Amino acid sequence: MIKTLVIASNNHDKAAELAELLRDLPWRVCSLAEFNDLPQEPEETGQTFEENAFLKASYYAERLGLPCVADDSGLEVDALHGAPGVLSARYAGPGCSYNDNNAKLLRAMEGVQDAERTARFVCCAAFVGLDDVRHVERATVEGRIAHACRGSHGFGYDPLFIPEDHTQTFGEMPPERKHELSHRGRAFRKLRSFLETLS
Ligand code: ITT
Repeated sequence: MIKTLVIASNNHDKAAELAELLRDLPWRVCSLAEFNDLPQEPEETGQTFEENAFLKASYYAERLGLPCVADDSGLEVDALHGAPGVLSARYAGPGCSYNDNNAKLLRAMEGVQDAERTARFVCCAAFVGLDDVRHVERATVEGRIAHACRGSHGFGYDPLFIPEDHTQTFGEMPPERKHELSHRGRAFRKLRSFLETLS
C-alpha cells in the first residue's frame, strides 16, 4: 500500500522546494493545501531549529493523523551574532515580506567588510510518523552576504546569499543548482535515505 506523507509547511516557496526534493519516493507526498479545515498554524516557540522542526511535524501529524515532514530553517550571520537565526521568517516584524527582511539585513550589514560578511543557512528536516517514529536531520551551507540583492530565483534571503566557493547568489542560480548546494537539499537528501529504510 502506498503511504501518504504530508509536507507540513505554510510557506509555499519552501513547500515547493520540499516537493521537488521528495520526488520519486514510494510515498504519496502531499501539501497542506490539499486539506480542508486545516488547524491554525502552530506558534514556533522553540529555541532551536530542531525543536521547531519537530514542533511543526508533530503538530500536523497529530491533527491530520498522517506522517508529516517539516523544515525549520534560517540564516545565521556571524557579524550579527547568529541573527536572524530561528527568527529569520519574521526578522523585520510580524507579517513582513522577503523584501522587508532583505532590506533590514542590508541595513544591519552596512559598513561590514567582505571578510566579515560570513553566514550560513541552516535546515532541520524532521519526520514524525504515526508509531512514535521521530527522526531529524540537520545540514548547513556556508557563504557570505552580498552588498545588494541579485537574482530572482528562489525565495527569502536567496538574492543576498553567496554560497562558499561561488560568485553567484542563490537568487541567480537555477533551482537544481541551489538544491545541490543548499542546506535544504543536503538535509532532505539525508531524510530521504531515512524514509527509504521505512518503506
Ligand atoms: P513554515 O514554518 O510554515 O514551514 P516559514 O517560512 O515560517 O514556514 P521557518 O520558520 O522555517 O519557515 O522560516 C524560514 C525562513 O528562513 C524563511 O521564511 C526565509 O526567510 C529563510 N530561509 C530559509 N530557507 C531559505 C532559503 O533556502 N532561501 C532563502 N531564505 C530561506
